[in-house]
Amino acid sequence: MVLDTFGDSLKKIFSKVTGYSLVDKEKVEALILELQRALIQADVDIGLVAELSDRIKKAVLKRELPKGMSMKEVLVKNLYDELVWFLGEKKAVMGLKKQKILLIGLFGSGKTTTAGKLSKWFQTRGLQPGMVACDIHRPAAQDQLEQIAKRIKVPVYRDGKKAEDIAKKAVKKSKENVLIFDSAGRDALDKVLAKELKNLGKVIKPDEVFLVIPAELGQDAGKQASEFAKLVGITGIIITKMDGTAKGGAALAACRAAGASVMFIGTGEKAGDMELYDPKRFVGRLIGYGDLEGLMDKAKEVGLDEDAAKRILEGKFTMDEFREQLKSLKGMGSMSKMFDMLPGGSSAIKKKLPAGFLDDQGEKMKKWEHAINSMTPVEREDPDTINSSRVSRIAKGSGLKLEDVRSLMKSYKQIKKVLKMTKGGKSFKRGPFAKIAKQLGMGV
Ligand SMILES: Nc1nc2c(ncn2[C@@H]2O[C@H](COP(=O)(O)OP(=O)(O)OP(=O)(O)O)[C@@H](O)[C@H]2O)c(=O)[nH]1
Ligand SMILES: [Mg+2]
Repeated sequence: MVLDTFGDSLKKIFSKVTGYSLVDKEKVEALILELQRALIQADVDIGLVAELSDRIKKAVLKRELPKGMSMKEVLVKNLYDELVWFLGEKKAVMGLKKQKILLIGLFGSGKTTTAGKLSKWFQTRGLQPGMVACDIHRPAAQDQLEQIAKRIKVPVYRDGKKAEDIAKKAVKKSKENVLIFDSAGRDALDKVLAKELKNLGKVIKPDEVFLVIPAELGQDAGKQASEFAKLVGITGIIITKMDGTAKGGAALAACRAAGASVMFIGTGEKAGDMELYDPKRFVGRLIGYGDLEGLMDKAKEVGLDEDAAKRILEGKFTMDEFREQLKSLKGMGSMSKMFDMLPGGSSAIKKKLPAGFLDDQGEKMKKWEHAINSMTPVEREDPDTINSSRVSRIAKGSGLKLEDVRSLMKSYKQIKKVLKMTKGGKSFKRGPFAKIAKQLGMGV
């Protein structure tokens, strides 16, 4: 998933603690050293690493243990609490109201893509977004925005020659309740850009000014956030491209330290690949506790009701339901992202799936849908009845190769097995961290 190597180191640290029969000062110190190494490797600023280490040490090595908790439990709880604090502390809140949002940032940070993602985010929450193409510097910028807008069926305003004129006309003409303004990037924040953005701000009078920063900037994200805050004024940060780097944690920590609040994180190129930032959930996923709440939110976004989502996660589904899910999952982004939210994290689950299962989703899923369409109702209800002669009949009926149908059968069985094993987090409820998770209020 996002930040795989960083997450893997943190998972190792947490699972090490479960293995301890006794925790003493030496063990705590060794563990903190390990955490420091992981953080520095992930490009976290050294001063911040020292600060976090101190906080953990102070919290864990306090003289008195809270009632009913062992040192081990205190250690896990504090590691988790302090990581949440470190990566942002508070959950972002985005009002679902009439508003104007200006997106700013340097070249290629993801502003235009994010304008589309934000539109979709508001759209799935019942608002009517419109986008305003204020990037007049790059020749193809307005067309890029139009293309994105077409896919999600959102209007684009681009009348005018100067960015301010375009913005002014859009504010006057639009009837949508959320207006998202895309602006031009630069390779550095200089006086010219600052002045241009300020002028644009005067015309728009935005409710929110979000600075878009790519995660690969790591600790430098903090510097950029401070500079923009000082010269232009911002109300929040959107960190993009969390899917492509192990430095996202460093960027989040640096923004928190700079006093800027991260509102959204972008995890891919598609319009649905963005989520409101919640450090608790984020840390939960990083350390492999899963994010069932996030999963349910995603399911709702694609119109899956909670019961259906739960049944799927518990591995209880017929071929008919599997087909429905294949359709919905296309909307949920890749299945791989869904697995990131399950307890145990993605790597454990992915290892148990047939090779290549998560690649090339679109094509394969279309084939599988055809194959399921060629099954009889009895076969769909009880796929165990599908023997090899039925496999060849289904292949013929759907015009697919035998191996396509076999791969469907294998994947169906395998995914059912894997999901039954994780039971949508239920296995975790009984696992070694159950008590701690309850104390943490992690809702699994
Ligand atoms: N993997 C990944 N790619 C992203 C994400 N957000 C944006 N991108 C990609 O990053 C590239 C740049 O994105 P744009 O949205 O054009 O960036 P911009 O800030 O508008 O760029 P300029 O207008 O040139 O300043 C595009 O190829 C996007 O598809 C993300 O969250 N994950
Ligand atoms: Mg752009």
